[in-house]
Amino acid sequence: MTQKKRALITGITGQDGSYLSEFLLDQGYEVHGIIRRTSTFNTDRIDHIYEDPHKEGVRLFLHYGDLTDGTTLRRILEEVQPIEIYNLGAQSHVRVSFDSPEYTVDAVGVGTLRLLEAIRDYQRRTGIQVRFYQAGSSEMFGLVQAVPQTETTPFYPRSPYACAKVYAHWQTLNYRESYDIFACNGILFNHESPRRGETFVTRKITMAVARIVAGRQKKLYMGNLDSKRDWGYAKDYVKAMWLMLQQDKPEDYVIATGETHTVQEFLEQAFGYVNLNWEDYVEFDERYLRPAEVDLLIGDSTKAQQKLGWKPSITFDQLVAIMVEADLQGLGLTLPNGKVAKVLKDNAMIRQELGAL
Ligand code: NDP
Ligand code: GDR
Repeated sequence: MTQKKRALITGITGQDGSYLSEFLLDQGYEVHGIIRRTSTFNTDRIDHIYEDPHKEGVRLFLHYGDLTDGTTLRRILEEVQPIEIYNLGAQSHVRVSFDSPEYTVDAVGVGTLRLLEAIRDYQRRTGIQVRFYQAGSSEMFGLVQAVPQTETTPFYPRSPYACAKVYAHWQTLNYRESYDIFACNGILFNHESPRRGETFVTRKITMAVARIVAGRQKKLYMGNLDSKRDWGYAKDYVKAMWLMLQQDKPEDYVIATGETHTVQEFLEQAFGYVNLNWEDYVEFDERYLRPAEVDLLIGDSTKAQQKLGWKPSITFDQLVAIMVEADLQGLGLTLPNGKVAKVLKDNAMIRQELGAL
């Protein structure tokens, strides 16, 4: 019997969950997402694709659940009967994981185990072969062992978050080998977009740039500017997740651009985009330092390029431009002719033209 193309996503309200949902809907899937109950709505990133479930032909459905609640995960699996499961749910902020280590490990590490256990039983009971994607992270490489990092570079995690991701990585691999589950680990390097959470460094910077241009912010407080990251574009990266699950064999893949930049370079590029000098605005605040830092990430995605036919489509400069422009537009800083602030030479002129002051 052929199964309906039905996918289940944990973390559907996050950056990646929203892009992956769009991508899967475009591919003809029925998409089910797990959301957490919150006192205010947290579905901003998927509101544009959500439809009243009472309507005919709706293909996006949301279910309340949590990775810390195994009973509910099992029930949702039984109800939805997915053929693909993407485990993107996580307390995903590295700095915050030092403040809330127990919760982070519960959701990220044990949460993955709960899901794998649910899949193991579900698969055995129904005979439905599930394909499982685990959202692994370049943070697992941590303290530099070798660069560029590949699928075989040893892990040396440097935060509660990264330790939990390493645990989830090995559990995923073990369930693949022990129970014949089609389970893949993606080892994704940092990927960003206009939908990136506002407390991650790239979005924090691009939002500050827009707010400074609009005259709504004067200073930007930052932590370590020397760390180097391999930053890609989130839309490219969710496609790689799907590609992994379409192969004949389940394997693990590094997804990265192969280019690295310091946080300072991101600042230079983002402020430079609106002809500002970042040094005039940025100040140091030790609050944003981590007890242990990951200094250098640069990934080698040769395996994904060869086996999945995947490659990044957006360069570092383009990524910064996309994000700055989106945040400028978000504040209404768009010219009447539809052009964004980029075309203007002078910041004062931007403010004057846009009436932002
Ligand atoms: P986000 O932080 O944007 O989204 C995380 C999602 O997980 C949100 O939907 C959040 O829900 C949900 N979530 C948080 N805690 C729980 C929980 N206890 N149970 C169920 N769901 C929960 O992350 P991204 O979209 O950026 O990343 C997606 C995944 O990929 C994460 O696992 C992340 O760790 C991993 N990753 C991300 C990279 C990146 O550069 N973006 C790189 C490598 C890995 P809510 O909206 O309610 O908070
Ligand atoms: P990261 O992303 O820790 O790499 O994890 P983040 O953007 O938080 O930090 C990147 C680097 O910037 C430095 N930094 C600051 N970071 C933040 N958030 N705020 C600041 O003010 C600041 N100043 C300097 C950090 O020290 C760090 O070196 C992201 C998350 O999405 C993870 O979930 C994911 O697994 C990894 O990327 C790959």
